[in-house]
Amino acid sequence: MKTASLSLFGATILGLSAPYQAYAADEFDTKTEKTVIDMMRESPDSIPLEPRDPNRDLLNFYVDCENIEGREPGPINIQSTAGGYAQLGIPTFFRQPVAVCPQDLVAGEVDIAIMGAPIDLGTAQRGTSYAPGLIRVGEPLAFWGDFIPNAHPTVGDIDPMRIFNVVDYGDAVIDPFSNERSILSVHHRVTGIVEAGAVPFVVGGDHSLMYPDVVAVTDFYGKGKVAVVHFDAHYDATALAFGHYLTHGGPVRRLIDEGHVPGELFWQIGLNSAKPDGKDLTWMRQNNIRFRYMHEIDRKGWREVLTEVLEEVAASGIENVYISLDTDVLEPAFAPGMGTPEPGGMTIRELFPMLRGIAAATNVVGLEIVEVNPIVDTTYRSRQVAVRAMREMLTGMAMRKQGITDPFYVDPLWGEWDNGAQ
Ligand SMILES: [Mn+2]
Repeated sequence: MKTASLSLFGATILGLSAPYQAYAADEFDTKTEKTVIDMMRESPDSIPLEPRDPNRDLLNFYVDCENIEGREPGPINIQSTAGGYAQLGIPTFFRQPVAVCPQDLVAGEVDIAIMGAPIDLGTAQRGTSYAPGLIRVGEPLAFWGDFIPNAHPTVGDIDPMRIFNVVDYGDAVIDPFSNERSILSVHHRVTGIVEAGAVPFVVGGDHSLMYPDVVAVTDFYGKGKVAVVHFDAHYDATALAFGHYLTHGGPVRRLIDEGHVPGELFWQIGLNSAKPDGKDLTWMRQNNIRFRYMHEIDRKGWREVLTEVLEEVAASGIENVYISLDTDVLEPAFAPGMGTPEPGGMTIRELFPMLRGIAAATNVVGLEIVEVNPIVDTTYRSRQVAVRAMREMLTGMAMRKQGITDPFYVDPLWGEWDNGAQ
């Protein structure tokens, strides 16, 4: 096969090429022996794919990382200025440098690789595939680069972008016509991050991503060796949907049924929807899923719920934690651009400190933010909230790196005015 480079505009991308092959309609004979409809009668669950199409393999679309020519491996700063306000610069996650290949992650000693996974065929409400791109431009007020340091309004001068090596690891290649065909590609991309020694932070996309994301992490750390703290209005453990094992409503079921994460290592916070029903809840209790409905958070308050969850995680003996944030856990008044919004959800002032506290108090080995659907929000606030939620989790991880593991930590200087801090 001819190796074509991604040189549509006369420039290869960062000196690398992808083995995909471009061709025009008249270059490919697509006549089949049997008609497609006959093939579907024989195999009604799938529309057949052309076996001779070299571009059937999504992995061919990743740039070739085996033969890096023209540059040393490592993160690449693609900005033309040293820093600025958020509206300045080429959109990357938090304006961080770009990494293309696992070799870049290793060479750059990258701590956290943020990657997009723009899939939305796992949900009946399309649009979450636009979140990675729009989250990259979703933070209107923070500063980046060396321009002005960012402080956090509670924990003070802790800026995760200065404490960690954080990169934008681009997007997973997806087939926009098939969720089934995209999952392995996402798993491949996340696996590359984990094996390079970095923490993956996946920006979805819909929640079916949780399956390839978490499996990539448990493949590395071992089945039953990672606890999942899962913020969601929904329990996401539906057995099947029209025969589909994997939709945005079912990744938890797959992870538990297949033993990647046993039910007793699942903490679900913020449930608030018409499902689960009584039978589902019976199944959840039988599987020891630790769930917290919104009514429990209302009664106890977020501080007590967070304390309980952290005590339970510690008692499990599992050190490694994966955070799955489905932003529909939030009350849609704060973030209406969601895959499946549920009125009556959590407030931002409950969610943010819980995210930060969990990330500070546990060893986070993977994160995801899913179900943001910015194109159904006529304002920018859904993605603004999403970016801030990401920042809270990264801030918690940075606190821990600085030796601060108290989930309720307040920097004395940022504390109440009469607390004696000078
Ligand atoms: Mn979900």
